[in-house]
Amino acid sequence: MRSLLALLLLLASASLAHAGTVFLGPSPYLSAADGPFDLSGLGSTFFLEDFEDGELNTLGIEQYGNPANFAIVRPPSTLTDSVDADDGLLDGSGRDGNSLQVTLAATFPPLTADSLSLEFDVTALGFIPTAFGFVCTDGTPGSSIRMTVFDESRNLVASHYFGDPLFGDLGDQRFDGTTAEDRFFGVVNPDGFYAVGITSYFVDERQEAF
Ligand SMILES: [Ca+2]
Ligand SMILES: [Ca+2]
Ligand SMILES: [Ca+2]
Repeated sequence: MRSLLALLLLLASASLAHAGTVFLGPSPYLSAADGPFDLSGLGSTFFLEDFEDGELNTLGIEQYGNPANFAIVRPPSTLTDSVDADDGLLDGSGRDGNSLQVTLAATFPPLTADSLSLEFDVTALGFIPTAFGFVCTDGTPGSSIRMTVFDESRNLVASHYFGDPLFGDLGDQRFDGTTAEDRFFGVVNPDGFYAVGITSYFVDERQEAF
């Protein structure tokens, strides 16, 4: 079973003319230049976490929930699947970068789910995020991703499935750091949000064996 979901996180304050929640992607992503957000505010109104220092420590973002289920940063290895350009070479491989590995959080046989919960510290940021994105760099074939967005009281604001909820079309057969299938996913909401959830669903291979 494959339970790796590697991510690159982007957090932004965006001024948006349209109302409501809009989900973005999936779209190919090999470097930060491939994202849909304006990079000019990097370090002030836009923060990018690529895990290359070995930690999830970008200002204003942290995991919440049960620490036993927290994702960990995987250093360079044959199983690491970073965004391609993070290791300095656009060469079709993310093995020499760092990526976030999401741990198995729940099972709904025959589906299995990996989950990541992130909350934003609006005091540290100085603004309420209105745009957020991540890059999924690895997934089991036939997987799908559900993204959820929450307000200050953790009430659900919006949710969206990327790929079919039961028979998704994300992921591929390669689990060795290739980057051609890496995809960006995002959300924008002019009212802002305080937390997001990312859940990757895939068919449990143990169940398929029956
Ligand atoms: Ca590379
Ligand atoms: Ca990386
Ligand atoms: Ca990949």
